[in-house]
Amino acid sequence: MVARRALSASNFNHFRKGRAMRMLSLSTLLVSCGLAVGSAAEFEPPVRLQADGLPIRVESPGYAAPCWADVDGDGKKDLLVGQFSGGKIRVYKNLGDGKLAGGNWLKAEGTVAEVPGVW
Ligand SMILES: [Ca+2]
Repeated sequence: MVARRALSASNFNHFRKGRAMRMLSLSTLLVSCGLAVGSAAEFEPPVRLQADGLPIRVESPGYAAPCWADVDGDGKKDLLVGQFSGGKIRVYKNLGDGKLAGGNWLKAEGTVAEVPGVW
């Protein structure tokens, strides 16, 4: 009975320490989020990107996950736009001065690359 009581007290102290740590973690998270909201970044108004003089469009149903990466190694990040239904990726070469060339499918060893979908 004594051992059980001692074990219970130990568990209670462990519980209290764990609870205190959770409260500290939650408080830290809330303060961090508050600081993040309080110093929210400001963005420029959206612009429609064009490539070769035409607006860049994505195919239905969307999920294009656009991103920037220097695909050709010229030091300028090119725009990559995914195609959900076929798993292809269109690359718009960065020409500099805010201009993009018309898009071409990303190729691997001369063949259009595809990333298989999960659906
Ligand atoms: Ca590039």
